[in-house]
Amino acid sequence: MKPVVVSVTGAAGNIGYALLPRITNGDVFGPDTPVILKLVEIEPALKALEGTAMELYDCAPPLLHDVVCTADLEEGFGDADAVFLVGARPRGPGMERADLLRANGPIFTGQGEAIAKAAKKSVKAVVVGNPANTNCLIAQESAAKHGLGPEAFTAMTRLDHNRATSQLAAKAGARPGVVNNVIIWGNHSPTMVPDTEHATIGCQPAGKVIGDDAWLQGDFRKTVSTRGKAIIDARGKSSAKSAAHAALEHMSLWVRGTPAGNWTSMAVRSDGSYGAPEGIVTSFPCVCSGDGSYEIVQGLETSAWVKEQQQATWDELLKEREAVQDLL
Ligand code: NAX
Repeated sequence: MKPVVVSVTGAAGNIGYALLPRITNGDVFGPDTPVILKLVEIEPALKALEGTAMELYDCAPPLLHDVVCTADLEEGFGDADAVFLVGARPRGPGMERADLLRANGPIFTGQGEAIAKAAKKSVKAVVVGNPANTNCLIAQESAAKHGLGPEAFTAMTRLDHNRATSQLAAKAGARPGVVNNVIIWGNHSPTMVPDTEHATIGCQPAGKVIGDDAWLQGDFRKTVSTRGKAIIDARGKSSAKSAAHAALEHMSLWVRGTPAGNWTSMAVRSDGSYGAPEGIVTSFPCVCSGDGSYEIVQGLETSAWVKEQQQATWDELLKEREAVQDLL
């Protein structure tokens, strides 16, 4: 079978370390598809990247066709079928979210352009690096100037979706595998809205099984939306295994399709569905057809409480867009 080309930026980092062996294990394109990995890093991290690639070789991954390590964007995205945009500057001491946006925005201008110029026209790129939604918007705008449409770029909220699924399961004393159709609306930030109003636990409505609206609107929401910080406080490092796992699921569902009757949460370009402002990148419930396309699930009823929370997270995304207007 012809190998697929998968590019990963920030490949020498925390998440990259957990992500690469699973890509070469077939977790995105399946167990029969060979993979050419193109690993993109900034110059100072190329030595560390070499070490990461050496370790990967030492796993003797049966699907690994070739590895390219580079700081050159067009080489790194050349002919790519799938791209994981993980690399970004971490938030330093005293940095506000707006400072992070200003620091990371230009990275995504360059990467959006290079992907449009060098990757396959059918490329799928998931933005993981934070602030993921607005970085994704920047990449979309930049790529559009070079002929690649915004549907090629989505941002990851699958980790938040998984966190919500697991918290519900734990509260119900059930396995995460029997929980379906939670929704994350909005931004990958503490304003995100984990919505359980359409979720099921073992085919029963989640709200009925849990029977505690105060918990769903209070502790549940807080735990999900601040989980990243709780992991850092406990582990001394940010989420890596769970972030890599979510990125793989996001891409695999996009490439191979969501199961019948199920959706996933993906941050995509808003078309105004559910009253979200058009032209921001915000998380919606989405279904993927398996031919590379996705659609926002339509027609779901939302309560007044969800609507109020949605407005707050969309307002934050509008402010983020305003802060990077000069890059769009
Ligand atoms: P690390 O700091 O361990 O690794 C980041 C890597 O990116 C480094 O190796 C660095 O050299 C590289 N890098 C920086 N600028 C680059 C550029 N312009 N081109 C290519 N590579 C570049 O961070 P890690 O823990 O791997 O996290 C990566 C990103 O994921 C961060 O922005 C983080 O905030 C974000 N996350 C997003 C999540 C989400 O749900 N959307 C959750 C997990 C994670 O926190």
